Amino acid sequence: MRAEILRLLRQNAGGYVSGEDISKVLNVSRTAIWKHMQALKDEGYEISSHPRLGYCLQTVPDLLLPNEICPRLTTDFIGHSIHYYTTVSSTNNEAKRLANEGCPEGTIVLAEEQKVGRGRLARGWFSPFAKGIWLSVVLRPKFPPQEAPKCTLLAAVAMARAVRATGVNCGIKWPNDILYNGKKLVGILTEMNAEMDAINYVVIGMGINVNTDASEFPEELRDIATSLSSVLGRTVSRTDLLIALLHELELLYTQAGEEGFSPILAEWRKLSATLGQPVDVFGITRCFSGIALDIDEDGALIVQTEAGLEKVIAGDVSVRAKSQEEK
Ligand code: BT5
Repeated sequence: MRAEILRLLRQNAGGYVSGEDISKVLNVSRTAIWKHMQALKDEGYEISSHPRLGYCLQTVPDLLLPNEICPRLTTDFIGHSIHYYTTVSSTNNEAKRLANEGCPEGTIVLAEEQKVGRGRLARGWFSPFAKGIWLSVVLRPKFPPQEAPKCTLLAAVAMARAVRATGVNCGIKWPNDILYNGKKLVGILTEMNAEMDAINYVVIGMGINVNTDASEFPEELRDIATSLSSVLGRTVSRTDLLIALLHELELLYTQAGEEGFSPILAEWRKLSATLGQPVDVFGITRCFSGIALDIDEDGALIVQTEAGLEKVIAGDVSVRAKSQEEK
């Protein structure tokens, strides 16, 4: 009902719509409309009312409100169910809870702020109020559990496309970062629940630093993190970016189901900031150095070391500045 009221107010942008007209079109009492207007004001919409003229939408809050997102979605299923929070512990935790309860594929969880935003391996993720997109998407892919890491690659390509459309020429660092000039703009955390031979669900968590000012990052992140607004020197609409991202994500996910992962891997390679670079690999059990050569069909990183080829399935990679000989 609130989305419908907003649609009517928007149709008359800058003008008034009478309570009587709204109540006729939506077939609800004027008291009910008054209550919805109060609720919208509580959400941060600025709506002026006039005893004779009715209601006029003045400003929309800078929040990722479902009422702002739903009417503009271009997807068939991703984002059609939105769970929106002002504050949450972690959108991934919430998405996993919903997925365990059987929520539909494509359900998304959004928060203005995360109190315990998570990276991989119990690391933290800085998620300040209304500055970024803190998003989790529930998918139920048909492919086998060992192929789940491909979801991270797919999400990274979708993210890179959406970020590049804002004008930021970002690259992907294996396995889960979107970087600009070596600084992290986006982190992706994919979590899975599966049986031996089938995936129950995958939750893709994405954190995008959109409008965080450089000075707002905690001291320890200042040299390694950046935001779209810092790069572009202007504020970026989080709603526009989110809608573009969900669109790209669904496009690639559908493509992966129909054609397999090859085209996505090919695009990942083109967008990669890791391939061809000298890297230090911090694996689960050991560390080594080499040149990042490629990613294989499963999304593992292939590194050329002095001892031969190494396949890295999980871990961290840092790109080293090239030494004189390597140059
Ligand atoms: C990641 O882990 O990069 C995955 C981050 C995923 C965050 C999203 S937000 C929505 C969803 N809900 C969650 O709770 N999480 C997901 P990793 O590669 O382990 O990197 C973590 C490291 O990045 C930290 O140890 C910090 O060094 C750094 N970091 C933390 N916050 C950051 C930020 N806002 N921007 C850039 N770097 C950050």
